[in-house]
Parts: sequence; C-alpha cells; structure tokens
Amino acid sequence: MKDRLVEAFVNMEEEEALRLANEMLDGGGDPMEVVGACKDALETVGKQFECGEAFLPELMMAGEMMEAISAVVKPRLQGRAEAARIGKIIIGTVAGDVHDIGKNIAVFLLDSQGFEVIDLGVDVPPARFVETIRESGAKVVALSGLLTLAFDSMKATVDAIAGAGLRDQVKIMIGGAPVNEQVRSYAGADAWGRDAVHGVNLAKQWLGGVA
Ligand code: B12
Repeated sequence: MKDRLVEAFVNMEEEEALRLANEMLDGGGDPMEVVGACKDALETVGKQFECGEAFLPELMMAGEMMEAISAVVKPRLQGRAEAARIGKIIIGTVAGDVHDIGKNIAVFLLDSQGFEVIDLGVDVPPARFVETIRESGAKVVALSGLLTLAFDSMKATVDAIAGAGLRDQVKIMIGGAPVNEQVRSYAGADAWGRDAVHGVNLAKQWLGGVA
C-alpha cells in the first residue's frame, strides 16, 4: 500500500493518493509511515525538477498534495496528545526560505508530545527569533530550511542570538532535508534533527519528558 501511495503521489493523482493515505490510516497504519511515503514521493518529484523532467507547477502541486495529506495525518498524531505542557519551543523556517511542510510536521509532532510551540512561520528574519526568545523565555529554538541558502540564514540566526547575549540561555536545533552534521557545525547549532521525530527526542532531552 505504501508503494501504491508513493506511485500515485509521483503521478500527481491527488484523489487516489489521498484515498490511499486514508486507507492506510483507517487500517491502523502508523501516521509517520504515511508521511514517510510522501517524503519518498517528494524526493522523486524534487529529482525530476532538478533534471528538468518536472517544472514549478508540478513542484507546487506536490506541495499542495503534501498539505492535503498532512491535514488527514495531523488529527491522528494529535490523538496521542498528552495533557501537560513540558516547555516552550520557538520554531520557524529561516530567512529566504518558504518551505514549511516539514516544519509543520515538526510543529504538530512537538505539540502532540506536550510542548508549547511558538510557530513563527516562514522566511523568518534572525531579529524575529531574538525578539521572540526575549518575549517568551523559551529555552529551545528550532530552525528549518530546505534551500542551500538556508545554511547561511541558519548561521546568521545563531549569530544574532549570540550577538544579543542569549546564546547560553537556549539550545538550538536545525533540520530540513539537506541539513547534516557539517551544516550544524557551520551554523553553530547544538544539534541537527534527521526528521521530526528526532527533533522531538532532542527537545525531550533538553526540556525533560521521556525521549
Ligand atoms: C514542495 C516543494 C516546494 C513547494 C513548497 C511548499 C511548502 N508549503 O513548503 C514550493 C513549490 C513552494 C517550492 C518552492 C521552491 N523550491 Co522547492 N521543493 C519542494 C520539494 C519537492 C519537497 C519539500 C518537502 O516538503 N518535503 C517533505 C517534507 C516532509 O520534508 P522536509 O521538509 O525535509 O521535512 C522533514 C525533515 O527534514 C524534518 N524537518 C524539517 N524541518 C525541520 C526542523 C527541525 C528543527 C527538525 C528537527 C526537523 C525538521 O522533519 C520533516 C519530517 O520528518 C523539494 C524536494 C525535496 N525532496 O526536498 C523541493 C526543493 C527543496 N525546492 C527547491 C527549489 C529550488 C525551490 C525554488 C527555488 C523553485 C523556484 N525556482 O522558485 C522555490 C523556493 C522558494 C523559497 N524562497 O523558499 C530545491 C532546493 C535546491 C537547493 N539546493 O537549494 C528542491 C530540493 C528541489 C530540487 N531537487 O531542486 N518548493
């Protein structure tokens, strides 16, 4: 079923993809497996875009399909919600980047695991993160980015937090498909999350809650 979902997604058969996602979820499937199938499909669409076999409309269509499927996955994740709020986390897609599907998955997973999430949206300038740390007193900042240029924005954000004298008060994690240990080191973040579940585990280590 997962393979059929990947195939329908790549072929831009929105209704069929949505139907298969619902069937997997109704059959008791893990919501993160549905997300995983969509990620595999998006990777293929991304590669097609890179080599000129798909164009911006296909990229946009893929984004819309992912959003539609996220909307049916989300309530299943929220079904696992815990009552207590463990701590505050500021999250946003860094300046110059508007990709937010992965960030939104991280937001609803963190929320469903009991964190208070302050979502600053996309294309967030470094100063906005600094301001929000001051206003909220949050101890964790999560930066998302999908573009190569996001690496510089992540570094600029970490630098701005340090420049404001707040670096010792917060733990910073970064994530997004192209992020790895090298990017973490370049940006000066404390950790990088391979996926949203890893991000939740990092937050639990830093703020408490069982990882
Ligand atoms: C959908 C999409 C779009 C949509 C975005 C819609 C939206 N609302 O987000 C639209 C059409 C708007 C778009 C626009 C563009 N895109 Co685009 N897009 C994609 C695509 C196909 C999928 C991205 C996606 O949503 N993946 C699925 C999610 C679930 O995965 P994810 O984001 O990695 O998130 C997971 C983890 O990484 C993690 N995670 C994410 N964030 C965080 C944060 C933390 C803290 C943690 C712990 C974890 C975490 O959790 C998630 C779940 O586990 C990718 C290809 C790809 N495979 O990545 C290209 C891609 C990212 N886009 C690309 C490009 C070039 C563009 C454009 C420049 C195109 C153009 N010419 O205009 C613009 C950029 C606009 C901008 N300024 O940002 C390139 C980037 C190349 C590069 N090296 O920079 C890619 C790689 C395609 C390609 N292969 O060429 N895009």
